[in-house]
Amino acid sequence: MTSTKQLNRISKFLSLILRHNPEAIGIKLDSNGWANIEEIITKTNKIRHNEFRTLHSSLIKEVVRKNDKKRFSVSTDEKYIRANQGHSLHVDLQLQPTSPPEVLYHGTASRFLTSITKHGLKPQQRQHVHLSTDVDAAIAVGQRYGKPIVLRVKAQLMSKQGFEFYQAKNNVWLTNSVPEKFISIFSSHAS
Ligand code: HQG
Repeated sequence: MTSTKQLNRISKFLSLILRHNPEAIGIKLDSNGWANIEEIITKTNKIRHNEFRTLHSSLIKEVVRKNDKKRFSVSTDEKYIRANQGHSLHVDLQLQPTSPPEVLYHGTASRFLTSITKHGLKPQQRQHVHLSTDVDAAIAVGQRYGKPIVLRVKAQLMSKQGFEFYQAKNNVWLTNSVPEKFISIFSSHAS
């Protein structure tokens, strides 16, 4: 059985190439974000000194299956893989606009609050602003950047006013931006 540590390392590596930098191993994604699994394996295993010399398709499928946030999908013919969300690259995930719940949460670091209060939530380096239905998930996201703070977004009101929302395959909610007037502080957590 593959260790959790090894699966996490592969998950991080797949996130890098499927969301941000496929050129790192000399592959291209198609316009919908899919990459050929055999090509990932061949090109990764060719790179000298890489830590995944033993990468093979059953290992990739294990990562997809066991991933805590269901970050990846495999195509029905099992030849292609893509990230479900989190892209900085412009890919079309072919998501349909969906009516969101009344409230969604966004976890961030307290040091970003002044800027968010002024400019609203922006996608920054990514394609979308990422939101969740789950406060604990939002805390975990915010913690990556410092002292976490959870913001409450009036998603349904935004939707009624014409802002589009999409639900990624792993249930993360995506939108293009969130103006300040729809945001309030839900909670801050001392870390
Ligand atoms: C902040 C991970 C200043 C924003 C997570 C965030 C998520 C602003 C940071 C997914 C701002 C961007 C995305 C403004 C937004 N001024 N700061 N106007 N607007 N920010 O990593 O949402 O685990 O690009 O609050 O779980 O943290 O990798 O976005 O703190 O689902 O699968 O700018 O990535 O998924 O940071 O995370 P990020 P995020 P994985």
